[in-house]
Amino acid sequence: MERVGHLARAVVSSTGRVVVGVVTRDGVAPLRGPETISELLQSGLEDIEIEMSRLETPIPFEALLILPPIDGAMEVWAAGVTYLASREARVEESDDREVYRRVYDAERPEIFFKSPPWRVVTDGEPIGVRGDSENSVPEPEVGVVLTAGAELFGFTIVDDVSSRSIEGANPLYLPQAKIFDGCCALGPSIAPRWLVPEPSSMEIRMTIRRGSDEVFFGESSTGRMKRSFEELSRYLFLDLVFPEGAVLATGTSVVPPLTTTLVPGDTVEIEVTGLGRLATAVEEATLVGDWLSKRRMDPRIRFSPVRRDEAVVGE
Ligand code: DO4
Ligand code: MG
Repeated sequence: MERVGHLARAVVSSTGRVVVGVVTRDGVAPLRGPETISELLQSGLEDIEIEMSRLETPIPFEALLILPPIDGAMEVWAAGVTYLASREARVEESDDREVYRRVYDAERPEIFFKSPPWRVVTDGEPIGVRGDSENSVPEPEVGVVLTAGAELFGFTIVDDVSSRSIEGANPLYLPQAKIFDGCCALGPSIAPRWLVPEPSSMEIRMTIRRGSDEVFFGESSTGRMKRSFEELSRYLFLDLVFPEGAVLATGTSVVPPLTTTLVPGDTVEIEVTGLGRLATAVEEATLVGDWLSKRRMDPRIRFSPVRRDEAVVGE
């Protein structure tokens, strides 16, 4: 299995116990030491590798629901315009073209806040589209997972779901274009760096489907990135502490044409070599938000929308 040796987070369906462990052929083997990813990321790389070898007996996959591999006081941040394809897409969607051209060439990269852990979704869960966005897209990216000491521990898939129309109207709307319910999906596990021999040539593929139609397919490689993972991570940690670690999405280079927008009912599948697969269904952001609020209380609650237009009023 492709993800053997990765770090994953899951909830035991029968008891509600949340475990953090290493993916094996049969299930997830909980760590004997740290009980959360944020606790593990407070250590240095050598100690993390030791903790990931001290394991309990695996819990079978059938007994578990996989959760997003992020918790505690971790944060998701994202870098932008790190690939030529992204720079060209922003120039196409915006009247304020110079800001994108300038940041692509500047020494300081664009970095923005994306999500706290509780808002993050993972494989098999929904992503959201804003009701006030005319053009919404998934952005498949490689995320670096950083320790509290700013060491690069590993990699995961990130979908930086975005509104191109809101950002295109004015770059100052960026937080609204980037942060809303269902805006951030992470892959189902974290590949430790010792399992990723060639981080600078990972293949990234994305397919958007509507019913049985493929409405978009695109692919790229981290080899096309203008900046290095280390450079982006260094900027993130400048005068900003992450006492329990962070995930930094490193930008997209797979951009659907402006004529393609996500609509509820679509599915998005992202694959990255060595990191696995992230498949999500598109829903209205408000429905995803209602579910995320409930899942904070019990991680076993699955997404099952009650659409507002289906609600029975005044019995
Ligand atoms: O400037 C907007 C953000 C671009 C972005 O998210 C990306 O390049 O991935
Ligand atoms: Mg992005």
